[in-house]
Amino acid sequence: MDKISITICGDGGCGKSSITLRLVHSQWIHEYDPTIEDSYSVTRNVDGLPYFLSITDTAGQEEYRGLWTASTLKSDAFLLVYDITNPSSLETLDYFMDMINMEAEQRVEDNERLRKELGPQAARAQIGMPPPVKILAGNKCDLKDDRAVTSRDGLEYARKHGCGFMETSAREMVNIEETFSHLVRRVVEARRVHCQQDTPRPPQCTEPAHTTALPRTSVDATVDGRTRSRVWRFIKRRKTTEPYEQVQEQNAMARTEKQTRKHCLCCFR
Ligand SMILES: Nc1nc2c(ncn2[C@@H]2O[C@H](COP(=O)(O)OP(=O)(O)OP(=O)(O)O)[C@@H](O)[C@H]2O)c(=O)[nH]1
Ligand SMILES: [Mg+2]
Repeated sequence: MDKISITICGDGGCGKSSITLRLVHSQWIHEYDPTIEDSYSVTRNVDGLPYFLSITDTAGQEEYRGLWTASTLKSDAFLLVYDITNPSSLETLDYFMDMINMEAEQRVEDNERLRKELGPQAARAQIGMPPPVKILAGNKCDLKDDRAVTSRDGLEYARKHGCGFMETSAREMVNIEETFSHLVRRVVEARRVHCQQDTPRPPQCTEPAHTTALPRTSVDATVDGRTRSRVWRFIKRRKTTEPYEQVQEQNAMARTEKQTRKHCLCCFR
């Protein structure tokens, strides 16, 4: 069974433990008990395959925030949570994002060094780690009257930082399973792309082979090769000369608004 490590991070009180407990124990706890660090494991089937999820629920309170262990930073994926009723919880994510982006750069460097060290053998081995997957979750979306961060702002933030995006409610159990399934698919895809990078490509291959394996149901704000190629096809079809970024934004926003109208609980899939 494939193992996937996930770190959940974000400001104190945004609902990280509540999301985790919903997923792991189907449990809802109304009281707020700040976390220092807790670990959980759970198995889930995604697209017919079982995965062992090893989850680290981290501290959001400022005094404990820096206490991440090295293994926490080596996670396959990060779920970055904010509270839609508290705009500063979205700003707090900059701190975690910087840390994760530094880790991503470190992985690129480590992979490059390993590739050099292994020389020709590198072509036959899977080397190092793929970049960490990042998913942004706007939690407490059940508190509609207290909403202070719009879905559009959440999506914008996700897009800017190369994350997938969901709005969740641990209390009402909205998009909890979906968020983790989305995360698993993104990790599987990242591993696949990472493997392909280590394998010499056939000369006729001009477009990334992974474009067809896109999870059709997700709105990915990420600007990786996969999304790009989909948008480029869109541009070609419309025979438009609008810049790539502009078309991508229009495309994502149109879908977001359509989904928002359809489901008041804002599931961007
Ligand atoms: N209405 C509503 N309340 C929520 C939701 N998720 C969490 N809460 C409440 O928000 C408070 C904080 O939730 P926690 O899950 O403990 O927050 P946390 O992010 O783990 O906080 P730290 O461990 O300090 O980082 C609790 O009182 C929860 O009941 C949600 O989806 N909707
Ligand atoms: Mg907690």
